[in-house]
Amino acid sequence: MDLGIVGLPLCGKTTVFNALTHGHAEAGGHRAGVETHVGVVKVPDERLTKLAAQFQSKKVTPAELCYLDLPAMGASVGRGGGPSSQVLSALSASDGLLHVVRTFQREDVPHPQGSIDPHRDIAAMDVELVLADLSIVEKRLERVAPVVRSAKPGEREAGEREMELLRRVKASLEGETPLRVQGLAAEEERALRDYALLTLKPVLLVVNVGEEDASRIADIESEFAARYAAAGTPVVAICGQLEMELAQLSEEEAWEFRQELGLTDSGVQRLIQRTFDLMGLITFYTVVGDECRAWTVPQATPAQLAAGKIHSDMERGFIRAEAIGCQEILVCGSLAEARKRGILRTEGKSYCVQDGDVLHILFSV
Ligand SMILES: Nc1nc2c(ncn2[C@@H]2O[C@H](COP(=O)(O)OP(=O)(O)OP(=O)(O)O)[C@@H](O)[C@H]2O)c(=O)[nH]1
Ligand SMILES: [Mg+2]
Repeated sequence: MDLGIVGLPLCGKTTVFNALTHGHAEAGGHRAGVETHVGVVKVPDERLTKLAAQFQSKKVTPAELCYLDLPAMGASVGRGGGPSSQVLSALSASDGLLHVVRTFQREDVPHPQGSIDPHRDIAAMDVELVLADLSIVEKRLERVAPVVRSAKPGEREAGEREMELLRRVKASLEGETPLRVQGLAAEEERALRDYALLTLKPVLLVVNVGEEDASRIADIESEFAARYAAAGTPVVAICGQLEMELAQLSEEEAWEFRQELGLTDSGVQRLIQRTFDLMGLITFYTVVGDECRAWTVPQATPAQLAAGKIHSDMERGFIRAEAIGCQEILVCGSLAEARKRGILRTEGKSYCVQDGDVLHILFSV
């Protein structure tokens, strides 16, 4: 699962990326504006820790999310406007976007527009993404039109339907409406999937708050959430700079530091949790040999597909899954005991895996 971090210049993208990945990518401006940083984040997971302790697992493998820190987008970048093709292709390949917006004040980091105005910046960034999509849609229309004109009757209908959809999408983009709020039908979204349009991707707004506002972070988050609820955009507010510094400390030190600052939780953990919510992800677990492992899949994933996440052979030769909720197995102590008590469920290939399931896949190839 790849998440692209986007935003206007100097809004704190690299800082947020470092906070998430415990990384040391150079903040303070992308050199030459072309560097992309890729970081894999191991998802903190209390249930996995408890399961591993219960099963005395030697190897504990958390679920992972991949974040990409990209050069800034926006005409103010000074590269003739619009994102580079490198940024565009990285964004197209992303499953979702984190849109970082700046509210922190710092005189030594002047805002390219000369003032701090997050709502102006959010609108400007939305326009950038809309323009990128408009260019994709216009190119596609140019390519499809002559093919449809010269197609035989009977073969023409599908092309005409595609053109009608593209024209409608184009009109919406020209009105600066992101496609995710256009209310497209599921089959229309499916038809557009191959174009990897940016404004169809789920977006999480990440409000990057200054240290001086650390104790007001919950209120700031609520204010933004209320304002962007109508657009269906979820929001998370974090102190990027503080979280980056905290990510370099031990857990105990970070906890003490947070309390001194009036922060009631880890902004990074909240950000990761919101990424899960944004992408509609759930976690299931396997305990095999001495390894206890967490896996992420989209909600409503059938057991056979989930098994394929572990190994393609398991998907191909899927027979059935034994399943039990994480809390239940913690009470029982082992799969064998759960089986004895008759609470280990037997599920078929179309069973929708539930968040927190511990699965044992039976397969034959
Ligand atoms: N005080 C404060 N400074 C921040 C915060 N976030 C970022 N900065 C500073 O702002 C500057 C830019 O931060 P970056 O993380 O490099 O921003 P960016 O969006 O990656 O910048 P580009 O990649 O050049 O567009 C750096 O000097 C950071 O230290 C914050 O939450 N508080
Ligand atoms: Mg950067």
